[in-house]
Amino acid sequence: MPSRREFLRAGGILAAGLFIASQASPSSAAQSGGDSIIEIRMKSDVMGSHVWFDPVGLLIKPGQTVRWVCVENVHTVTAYHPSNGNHSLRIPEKAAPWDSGFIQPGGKFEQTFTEEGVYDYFCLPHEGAGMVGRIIVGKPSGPGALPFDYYKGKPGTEDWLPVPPAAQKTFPSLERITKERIVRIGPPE
Ligand SMILES: [Cu+2]
Repeated sequence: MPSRREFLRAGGILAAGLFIASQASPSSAAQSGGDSIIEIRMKSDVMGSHVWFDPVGLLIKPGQTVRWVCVENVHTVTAYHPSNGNHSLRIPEKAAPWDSGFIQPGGKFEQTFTEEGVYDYFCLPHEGAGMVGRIIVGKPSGPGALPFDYYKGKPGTEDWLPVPPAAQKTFPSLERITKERIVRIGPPE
């Protein structure tokens, strides 16, 4: 039989574990493979010249929910989809597009992902500055797994906007996200 002290200690560890789960930092949630909500922070330096999603790349399971939290500046979470201002399609064909609208500091936006595949998204005011993110749900597949210009020459895509060069550079590779599960970028040195 465990002593009373050991018993209390085990309870303390359990309580600490529950606390971590409820706080759901991206690393603890994704690495434990749990189904808790995963948080992505929307960041900016003081001048607003550097803006980014943290983490920028995530691997999650079908059915998991991601919550974006605006920390600094004003941002959106907008799917690469023709219904969002003629952006090229870079989410699974069966998935519904989303656009959070502008989110102020302290504001949040949540999205639950059920379809497997790659989801590329951008921040409307900062896409040209390279503020984009990538989520892989299950295994990488769909339009988001294809090269950025995959649609060129296909009928009906004439109006689609190309992904800006700075944004193309920001997306972590599918291989890296699959391997690391969480990919972070910080402010420039
Ligand atoms: Cu932004």
